Amino acid sequence: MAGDGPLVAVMMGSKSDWGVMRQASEVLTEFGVPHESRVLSAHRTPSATAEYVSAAEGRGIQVIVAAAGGAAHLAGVCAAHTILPVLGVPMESASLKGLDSLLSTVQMPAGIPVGTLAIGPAGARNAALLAVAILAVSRPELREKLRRFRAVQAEKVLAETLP
Ligand code: RP5
Repeated sequence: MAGDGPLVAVMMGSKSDWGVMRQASEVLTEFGVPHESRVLSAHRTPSATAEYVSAAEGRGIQVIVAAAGGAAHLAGVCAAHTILPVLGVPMESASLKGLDSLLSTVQMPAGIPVGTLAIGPAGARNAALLAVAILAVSRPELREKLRRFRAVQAEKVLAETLP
């Protein structure tokens, strides 16, 4: 995939989300998946968000990861503007520990789906892994990398020792 344009867009509502969402970017880099990361907000930059997502398919992007905290519902807004798969990552929030983010991301009314991952870092990493799995459907080399990733992960668990 070297030399290709971005296949995955990692979006987040605020730069304050980057500390967590950089983990999604790191996973995609580990798998060699071309991607780009952008701060775009459903409520602070609504027009720019709609324009970016509407143009994504035409630019060759195949999966969108959208992270937001509070009631910002970025992933749902993105999904409204594209038929690309949208993976939502609820950010942990100060007041409600991310329960607000989770509900505003996961509880989409029927018709416009958002695949919602766990709150915080686990969700960020899993969104990237799920994006890789989606891309792997038509890319045997990515399927092989995913198999190797799982095998290495299992080996690490089996090698654990306890005091
Ligand atoms: C959301 O509001 C962002 O996704 C972020 O998680 C949350 C707080 O944003 P900041 O006030 O830190 O910019 O839009």
